[in-house]
Amino acid sequence: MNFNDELKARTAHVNAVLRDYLPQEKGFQKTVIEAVNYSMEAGGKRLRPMMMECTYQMYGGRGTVIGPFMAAMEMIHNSSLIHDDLPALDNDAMRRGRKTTHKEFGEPLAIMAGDVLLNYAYETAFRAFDQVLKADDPVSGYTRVAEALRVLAFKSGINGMLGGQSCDVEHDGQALTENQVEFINKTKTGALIEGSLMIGAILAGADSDQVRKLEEIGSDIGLAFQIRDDILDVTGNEQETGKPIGSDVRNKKTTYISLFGVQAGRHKVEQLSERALGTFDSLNAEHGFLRQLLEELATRRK
Ligand code: GRG
Repeated sequence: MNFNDELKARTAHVNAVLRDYLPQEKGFQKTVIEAVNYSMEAGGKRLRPMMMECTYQMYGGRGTVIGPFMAAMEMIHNSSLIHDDLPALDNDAMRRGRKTTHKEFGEPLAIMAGDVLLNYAYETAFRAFDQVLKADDPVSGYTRVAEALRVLAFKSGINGMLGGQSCDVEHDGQALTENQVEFINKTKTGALIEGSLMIGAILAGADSDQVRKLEEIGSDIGLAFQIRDDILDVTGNEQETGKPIGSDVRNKKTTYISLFGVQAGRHKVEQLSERALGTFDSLNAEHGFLRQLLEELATRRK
């Protein structure tokens, strides 16, 4: 199968896994659940769960324990997008080619939907314990799930996505140094990518050295991914990205591109991507699709 066909098949598979874990729209709280599912079902590239499943397979993982973590990671990512689009933050009206959650459901419910989704992510990830109980070796299964939960929480929290985003919004409209911009990019965007690559490997039983290398790859790819996002915010096409161009200028954001320009940004993305692929090749495991996916992200158009 060529790369594009495999990408399509894997995206469809991730969507099917996610559907199994979405909350049911019922009860007095039905509307907020509809808002949650509106965001979760809006499409998106599904890169984080896809990468997670790839590292799981790369280290021989064959079970179903990965499913709750794939769903949880995409839920955390989506909760961050719902909040990121709010009027108090980026104030964006469109995402993934359709109205943002607050435009569709109103601001109070969108705030709640982001919170609900962040919490539901952990409710979902905990369901992995039910899966390992059925397995042959529940003790090592439990240990791996516990470690994966630790990574999920850490990479989402104050030392990861939430910490980076907090620093970002605090400095909106202010000049930042390259180090500050790099911290923000590595945490608000890189941390969930690091976590995704690590969790797949942890659940499959990879050793700590392999997991540490995957974290390094995630850090480089995450930084490159955010710089590419910032390039697309200047040079992208709204039809392809599904969101308005020029959000960073409108919000007076200091980005790698506002500091150094698009050309330097492209160069930096290439350097990071090459280093990540070098680290990938030093792992004693192979995954042709994941390697190509990491390579493609450097030139993505959406
Ligand atoms: C959830 C309580 C709570 C707070 C959220 C707003 C926030 C804190 C974090 C924002 C983090 C953020 C939006 C980082 C940008 C990451 C990024 C480049 C997102 C776009 O990712 P893609 O391109 O999107 O993978 P798709 O639509 O394909 O899923």
